[in-house]
Parts: sequence; structure tokens; C-alpha cells
Amino acid sequence: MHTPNHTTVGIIGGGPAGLLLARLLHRSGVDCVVLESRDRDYVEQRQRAGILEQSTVDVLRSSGAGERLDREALVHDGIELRWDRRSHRIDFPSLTGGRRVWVYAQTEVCKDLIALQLEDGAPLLFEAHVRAVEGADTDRPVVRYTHEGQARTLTCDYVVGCDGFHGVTRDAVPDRVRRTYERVYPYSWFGVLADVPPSSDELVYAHSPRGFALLSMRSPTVSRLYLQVPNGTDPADWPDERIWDELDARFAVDGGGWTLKRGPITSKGVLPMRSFVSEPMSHGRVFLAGDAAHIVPPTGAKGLNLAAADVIVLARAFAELKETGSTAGLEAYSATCLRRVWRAEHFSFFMTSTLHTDPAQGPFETRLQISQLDRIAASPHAAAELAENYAGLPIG
Ligand code: RFL
Ligand code: PHB
Repeated sequence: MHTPNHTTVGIIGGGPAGLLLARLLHRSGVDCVVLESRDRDYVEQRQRAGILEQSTVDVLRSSGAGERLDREALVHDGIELRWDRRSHRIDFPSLTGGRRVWVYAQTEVCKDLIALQLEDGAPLLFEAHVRAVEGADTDRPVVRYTHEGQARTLTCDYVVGCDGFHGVTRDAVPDRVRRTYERVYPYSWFGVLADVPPSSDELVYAHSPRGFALLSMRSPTVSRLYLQVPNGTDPADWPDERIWDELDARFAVDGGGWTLKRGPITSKGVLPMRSFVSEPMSHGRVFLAGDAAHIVPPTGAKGLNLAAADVIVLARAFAELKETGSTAGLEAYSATCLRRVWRAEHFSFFMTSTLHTDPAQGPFETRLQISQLDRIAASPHAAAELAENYAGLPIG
């Protein structure tokens, strides 16, 4: 494939943020190039998020990437919370003025966007590893990368780092202006995929004395389940039987009437949990979007949706620049996104700390968690606060 040496917007990373940004820019007639270090198969198979907010679904649809989503995604109107061997359902539409969420895996979002991009989009190079982004303060930032064993450069009018938490673009923001905020949690998630129909129609978030558990799904025949485990847990210590027994114990409610269906486990992995924000989200002509700028623990299902929100704001700003010559949207990008980022950081922290058992916590902290969950069950106001954040706030 012919690769240009210059482009308007150089996009580093072909995860959800980079792929969606490329799609939106293409629709606005802004040219770009996407450089992705992994191969296509890897990006399409990487098991990650599963929940899409209304605004994420809206943008996928309006950018022409919603066709399979509309056929295959499961629409959910609520979640179930379990604690103290009781359960309570949170109904999103009635608490949020009609908002809901879609169960459609990140793997599928990436497959749909990659197929569109290769069909009629801007150049997308796999196995193109970016080494450095230079000249953020100049009007011609340069991306240095390696592709097919050769060192190459791409000069750009603007560079967007969509290269995730371990990417290199963040380094283009000098230390003197960069501020980072971080919390590493004293537990991880052990995630499994199982070939068994989900045991509940909706997601179940469980607080228990044995730790947190989550029942999610990928389709009517595939369950996705998570258990809180200590950091450093080796999946080899968790034979299938032990996983199902532990899930059973954590989801247990009084009164029976619910059973966890078991089936063959097809994948296992341990996911550490982190909160992280790097400010500002732009410097000169370099912008950061998605996990490159911020990480949330997955309990609020916000990671992928935040990445989408960033690139929606950025794509609008580039469209405005092309149409009117104004850089106002680009200048406001960081401040605009950080307001939503910090809301999601707070919500993700709240969900995580309310539902998990910190190894250092005592009976006092546990009673506070139970009290908080009781409050959500008792008060439509408390429930609405959770529902609005979970189902997603409109993008301003
Ligand atoms: P991504 O998806 O990490 O994509 C970044 C892309 O950049 C590429 N890259 C480079 N390319 C070129 N040159 C370089 N030097 C590069 N360095 C990196 C990478 O190969 C990759 O393709 O970031 P993006 O697009 O911002 O999307 C964000 C979401 O992926 C993320 O927020 C969520 O998936 C977070 N997350 C989860 N969220 C949930 O809501 N539920 C989950 O169950 C869930 N599981 C997860 C997750 C994140 C994980 N990571 C990042 C460790 C599980 C994992 C393992
Ligand atoms: C998932 O299905 O992978 C999933 C769902 C909800 C979360 C986190 C992960 O909060």
C-alpha cells in the first residue's frame, strides 16, 4: 500500500479511539493516516469492554458503523445490584428520561470500524510501530515509526495520540506542563468467557464478603464473568470448578430462584485496576484521546465510552477548522474533555470502592458500603445518580 509522507491528522493507535476518529474525519473530508503497532487479528480479538452508552451508539450509527450493531447488540434497560444476599434492579429509562445501554463487545466495534476503513477510509497501517512524536510546538509535528523493518517518518499538521496507556504520544507533552493523577487499586479482576447462555437477562454487579463479582455477556450464548482477585493472581491457580464455585458463592441471594449456569470456559485473564488522568489533553499540535490520556477501573463500564466521547469532540473541532478556519474547538478540546473525564473518574471510583472489598478494610468500611447500597435501593434520587452516570451523560 502507498503510504503518504504527509497528512493533515496523524493518528497513533488503531484501537477504538483511533479507528472511530479516523471514521469521523473521513466523513468530514479531513485526511488522516492511522498507524497501529499490532496486527489486525490482535486488535480484533483483544477481549476488553462490553457496554456502549447511548452517545457511543449514536455516533457509530451516524458514522455508518451501526448496521451490525443494530442487528446483533443486546439492548439493556437496567442492571441488577446484589449485596447482603439481596438484590435490587436499577431501571435506566425511568430514572434517566429514556436512556439505555447496549451490550456489544469492543472486539466487534473494532472489527466493524476496521472493515469500513479498509473499504473506503484513510490509510490504516498495521504493524507500524511509532517510536516518537516530535515537534508538538511547531506547525509540522513529525511521527517517527517503523514499518516492514524500515524506519519512516510522517509529517502532520496535527497528531492525535490514541495509543493507549502504554503509548508514546503522551511523552510529547513536556514534563513542565504535564500533571498526572493516579490510583492503583489493591485488587484485580479475573475475567472469563464461557460458552453458556447468560444466567440473567441483565448485568449483575455483586458485593459480597468474599469480594466483588460481575455477570456480563457477549451474546445470548456467551457469558462474560469477572471475580475480584488479589493483585498478581495466576490464572493457573483457578481451575474451572473453582471459578464457578466462587462465582456461585458471591452471587448467592436468599430465597433461591436463581442459579448460575455453568459451561465450558474458553478464555481466562487477569486485569489490574487503575485510575489515571494526564492533564492537559493537548499540547501545541498534539492531542491525546482515550486511554492515552486517562484510565478508569472497569466497574463503571466507562473506558471505551470515554474514548468515544473524546474523539467526538476532537472530530467536531477538526471539522470546524476545515469549514471555518477556526481553531477555537481545538483550543477548547482539553478543557471540554476533562470535565467529562473527571465525572467518569469519580463514578468509576465510586462503583469500584462501593462494590469491592479492600484487603485493608474493616467491618466499619463494609457497613458503609452496605449503607450506600441500601440508600440506592431506598431512594429514587440515589438510584438516578447511579443510572445517569452509568447510562452516560450527553456529550456537551
Ligand atoms: P486502546 O484500546 O488501548 O488502543 C490503543 C492502540 O494503540 C496501539 N499502540 C500503538 N500503535 C502504534 N505505535 C505505538 N507506539 C503504539 N502503542 C500503542 C495499541 O496496539 C492499541 O491498538 O485504547 P483506546 O483506543 O483509547 O480505547 C480505550 C479502551 O480500549 C479501554 O478504555 C477499555 O477497553 C478499558 N478496558 C475495559 N473497559 C471496560 O469498560 N470493561 C472492560 O472489561 C475492560 N477491560 C480494558 C479491559 C482495558 C484493558 N487494557 C488497556 C489493559 C481489559 C484490558 C486488558
Ligand atoms: C464486560 O462485559 O466486559 C463488562 C461489562 C460491564 C463492566 C465491565 C466489563 O462494568
